[in-house]
Formats: sequence, C-alpha cells, structure tokens
Amino acid sequence: MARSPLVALLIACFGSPVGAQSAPPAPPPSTPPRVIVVRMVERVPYGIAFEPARVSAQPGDTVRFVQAGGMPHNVEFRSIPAAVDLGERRVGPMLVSIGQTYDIVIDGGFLPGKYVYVCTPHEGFGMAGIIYVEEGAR
Ligand SMILES: [Cu+2]
Repeated sequence: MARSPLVALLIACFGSPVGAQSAPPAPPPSTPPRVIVVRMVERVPYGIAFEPARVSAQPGDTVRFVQAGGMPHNVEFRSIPAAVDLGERRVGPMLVSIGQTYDIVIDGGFLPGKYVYVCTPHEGFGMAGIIYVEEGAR
C-alpha cells in the first residue's frame, strides 16, 4: 500500500534521524617541542659534570648541551636501548669554547628508554648523565 503524500513530504523535509552526525572527537592535548638545556660545568670541589645530570625528553624535543667550562667536553652514549642505532650521533663533537652548543634532536631514532652518556675525556671523573626518552604524545 502506497504511503500518503503527507508522509512522503515529511520525510523529504526532515530526513531520517538515523544518519545524524556526531561531533568529531577532540584532538589529543599536545605541548610544543621543548629545548632542554644541559650545561657542562666545572666546579670546585665537586668537579666537572653535566647539569642537570638527568633529564626527560619526549619525541620532538631538543637536548642542548652548552659548554660552560674551560676544558673540552663532549657527549658519548654508553648505554642505550638495544633496538636503537644512533649511528654517528653516538659520539658528539668536542666543545672547546664557552657558549658553544651541541643539539641532539629526539627524533624517531630515539626509541623510548634510558640513554646513559659520558664525556669521553672526563668519564673517569664521573662526568656522566642520563636522558630518559618518554613515549611521545606528539
Ligand atoms: Cu668533559
């Protein structure tokens, strides 16, 4: 049996409620990439060190080492997650003048985990640090 012209008109005007659109989900919260500064310092009586010695970073962040002493310092990774190959970034250049910087961008090559590094010439003096790479929300 054919439906009445009135019902057909109502459907044409208001459509079916079944296909109603729901609001899109809100985007996940995100923070802009950070620059995390680690200074290479020489102090009496505690000697030479990375300061702070432990930092946490997320993908997209930059860890910036800043030469703040008078002796040459660098960054050499000693212990990193097994699946990671840092290639030539495993040993960074020697920084020789105050204010000189060395940036490590935490890109896709840095899987989450613990990265222990030293200063090659001062490892024996305890000049070492750790970067904890966290799961990224970015
Ligand atoms: Cu050093």
